[in-house]
Amino acid sequence: MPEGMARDAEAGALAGAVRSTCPYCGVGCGVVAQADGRVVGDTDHPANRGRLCSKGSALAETLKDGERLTRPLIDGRAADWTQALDLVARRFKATIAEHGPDSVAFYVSGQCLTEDYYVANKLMKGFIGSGNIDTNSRLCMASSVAGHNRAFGADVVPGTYEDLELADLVVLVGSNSAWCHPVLHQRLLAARAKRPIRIVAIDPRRTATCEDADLHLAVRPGADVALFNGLLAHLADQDQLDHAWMAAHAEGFEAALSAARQTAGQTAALTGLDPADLVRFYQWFASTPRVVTVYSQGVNQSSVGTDKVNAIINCHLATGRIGKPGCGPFSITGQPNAMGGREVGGLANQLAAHMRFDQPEAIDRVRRFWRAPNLATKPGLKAVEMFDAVLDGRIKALWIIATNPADSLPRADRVREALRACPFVVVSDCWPNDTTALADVVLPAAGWGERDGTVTNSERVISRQRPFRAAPGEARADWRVLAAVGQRMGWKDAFSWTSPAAVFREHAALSGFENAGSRPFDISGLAMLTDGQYDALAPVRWPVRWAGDEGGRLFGQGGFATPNGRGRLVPTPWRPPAGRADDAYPLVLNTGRIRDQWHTMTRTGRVPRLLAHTGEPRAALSPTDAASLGVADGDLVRIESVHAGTVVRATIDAGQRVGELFLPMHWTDEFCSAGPAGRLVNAALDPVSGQPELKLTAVRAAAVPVAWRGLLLHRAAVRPQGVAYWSRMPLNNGHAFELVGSDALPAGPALTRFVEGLLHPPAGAEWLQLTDAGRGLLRVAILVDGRLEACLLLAAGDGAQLPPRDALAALLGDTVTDEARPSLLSGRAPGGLGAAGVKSAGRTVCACFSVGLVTIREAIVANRLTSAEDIGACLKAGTNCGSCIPELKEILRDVHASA
Ligand SMILES: Nc1nc2c(c(=O)[nH]1)N[C@H]1C(S)=C(S)[C@@H](COP(=O)(O)OP(=O)(O)OC[C@H]3O[C@@H](n4cnc5c(=O)[nH]c(N)nc54)[C@H](O)[C@@H]3O)O[C@H]1N2
Ligand SMILES: Nc1nc2c(c(=O)[nH]1)N[C@H]1C(S)=C(S)[C@@H](COP(=O)(O)OP(=O)(O)OC[C@H]3O[C@@H](n4cnc5c(=O)[nH]c(N)nc54)[C@H](O)[C@@H]3O)O[C@H]1N2
Ligand code: SF4
Ligand SMILES: [Mo]
Repeated sequence: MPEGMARDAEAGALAGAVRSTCPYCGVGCGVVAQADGRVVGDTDHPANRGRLCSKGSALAETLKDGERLTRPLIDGRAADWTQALDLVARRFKATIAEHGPDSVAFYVSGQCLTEDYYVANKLMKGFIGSGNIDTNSRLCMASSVAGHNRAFGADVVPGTYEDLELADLVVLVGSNSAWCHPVLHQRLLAARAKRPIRIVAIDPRRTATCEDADLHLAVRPGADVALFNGLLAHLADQDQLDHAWMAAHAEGFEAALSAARQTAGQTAALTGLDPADLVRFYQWFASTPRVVTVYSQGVNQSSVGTDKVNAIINCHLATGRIGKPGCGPFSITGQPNAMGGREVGGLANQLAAHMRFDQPEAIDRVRRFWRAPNLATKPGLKAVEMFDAVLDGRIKALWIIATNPADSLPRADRVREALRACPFVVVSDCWPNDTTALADVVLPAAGWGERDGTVTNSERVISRQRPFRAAPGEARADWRVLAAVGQRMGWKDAFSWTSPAAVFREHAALSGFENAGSRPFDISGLAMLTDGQYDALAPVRWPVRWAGDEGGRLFGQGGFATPNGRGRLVPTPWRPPAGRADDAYPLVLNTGRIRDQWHTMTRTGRVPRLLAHTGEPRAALSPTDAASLGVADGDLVRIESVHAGTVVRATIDAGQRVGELFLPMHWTDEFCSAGPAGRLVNAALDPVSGQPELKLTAVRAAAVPVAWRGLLLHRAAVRPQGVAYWSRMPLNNGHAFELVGSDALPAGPALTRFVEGLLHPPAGAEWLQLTDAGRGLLRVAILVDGRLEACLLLAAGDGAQLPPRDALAALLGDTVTDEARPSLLSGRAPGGLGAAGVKSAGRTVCACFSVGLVTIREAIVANRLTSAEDIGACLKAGTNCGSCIPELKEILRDVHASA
């Protein structure tokens, strides 16, 4: 049993069970890993009180060792840890000796634990002596960090989740919280069920979140600054400011207001919004003392992202609506430990423990605390620039930890080129992915359920991730690997911790070192935890300045971390975003998330039921654009930017603004021929934060002809060749592929080559094949030792002749009897094989209970259901995480309308 599994506190109540924290989003829900193998919500955790979303509910299903990285790899060959660690230390040392400390870099992640992050930052900034450590939080939270620093003097989220429940108006800006922060979203809806809370959603698309809103403002992409400048001007004109609070606690109002001045007509023109809707929103904001403005990637991932953040914060400072119950600007973080990374200084422009490079006394303080020989004295390169430096040879050794930049960075092809060009690339990950494929050294990491440490969520609550299973093979915790390399590079004492608790104590002590109230991030009250207390640590909100202290809301009574203690309103004059359509690229591409997938799918892409709701990366486009392109739902469309082109299937979505496409960020080359959306995406940077504009890229689109469609079922995760489009979904016993072809099916020997390219049949496999050129049908089954290895069904035209997949998929891997063979090619469920009578439940709507569309529609009719609650009572759908409730309502409307 790994250390930390036994908790002294509630050991009795939790016999055999381990409390931990969900590894996905920044809501930071508590989970309990039970002895029976289930992972359930922790009813004692303050973030979720037992609730989990679809992804959290499926965590137990991700704990399969099968495809994990289990041994270090050097040039693709298995090696032992000693060889790998020696090599990494030697190559980094040699590169530094020859080219200086800035010739090496670390690119880390908000999915690292605080302890991993602390060790990485100490090694790079304190001992190697370069600022070149940056994190994928650059793609995620950097604009919020910069906005917080400008307004508050420190990177602080002032409020708590409870504020959303206490507010009378919640404004969601660029946040699809129904899908991306589902448990927090459900908390808000539960509070609204008890008393009126108005919700305004500001998003160019009509998302699931907008379905829950009282007002949806479909803002023109990138125009949020104009929207909030208009609000500030409105508040001033209507005399709705809190002058007394500003006089005591803020500065910069006049300059901010003069930069925000614009006419109502200008606001409407810039934002593309109906003036009446704008006035409605402005009046609600002005007349509601308790307002929380929640914002996420629609704000941050923009070339004007930092100004968006400050335009929002300005309105809160001008009305004194901050740090009080039910009030405040609220940046919700994406990753489970985006906050922890910011706390340790994981961003290239932060030093450590919220101290910055522009404070000479801070540099000196950190140098003394670490006894650091070569402390970095200037910021390093930010993510996008870091990979530019790798490409042009300034960086010659790179270590990537817990992130997949070959897919998730903008201009992904260029990032891959950089990785190929780099003399030495180390990647620490749990699974093989598009980045490990380009590494010289791959280090197998202990993952969630195995690793041991802390994370901080969006409301500053520090929680433990605890191990409850052994890491597969030789996988190791990242902090241990980093510390081992630090020691091998010659810094024995500085990297000599023997437990995560010891790392955490040092981090906590640094936060309090010569602090004396000058830095809000102070957890020195946790610096004396014993190993046992660390193991038993209950969720605690910072600041924690002394043992037993616990942070609450900040800045309600001023006390900002600026030199004079005042919060700053920052002028945010209107500036159009960099990404915009032109004659050659007349559309714009927006990218983001879907409900049941997490990032580049290394974990969620292996769980069949999480691909049942959305199984492919479809491009959403408005009916108007679809008509002008001549594309029907499910057809192929080619999308091109100046950087790259891709072919995906289209979804026609009336919630898309005309001229705008949306593509999910999740699919990679492992899952789909289209590869990552990041290939197309523009790398325009916000000038203050360096965050790339992932939400806005000029593109053009064209219909791609469809000659045939197909279904491939395969035991192996092959990559089909010679098709216009494929995408793969995992099954319990193999994989299902959607295929679409643009060219007519070949004939003769070319047909065999074509089938081989799709199926990659193992040597010695037995083939069954049926071709009906007249009907445009091709069916192939492949058996290995009498078992069904793969099954291919193609049909010309719209694919109407393809059989339902569920019955056939059930046979994959099974022995096929002689009588059953013909049915493989007929595509009908064979009798006598146990699959007959498998009825399709339709596309999954509720992922928590695997309830399909057909089942729901039938139940509505049969039982005369009239509400989402009725459906829940009948089928359980929507009763766990609630994320599918907007869709249940839509289905109800549709069924009743067609009845
Ligand atoms: N299911 C799921 N949940 C996740 C994640 C996941 O991968 N899957 N990832 C986590 C992470 S790391 C993050 S950062 C969060 C992100 O959480 P969100 O920010 O909520 O997610 P996104 O889908 O990236 O973007 C949110 C919305 O911004 C809108 N948007 C685009 N441009 C603009 C604009 O100019 N103005 C405005 N107002 N809106 C705009 C998009 O249309 C989109 O609906 O989600 C976290 N939670
Ligand atoms: N086009 C587009 N691109 C985007 C975005 C977008 O909205 N649009 N959003 C951006 C945002 S907000 C984010 S946060 C990023 C996310 O992008 P990435 O960070 O690249 O996404 P992940 O797939 O979460 O990658 C995490 C990797 O860490 C591995 N891993 C998990 N746990 C551990 C561990 O304990 N140790 C180690 N060593 N490895 C581990 C996983 O297997 C996975 O390969 O994507 C960004 N890119
Ligand atoms: S909302 Fe879902 S993904 Fe986010 S922490 Fe909670 S259970 Fe995990
Ligand atoms: Mo993120």
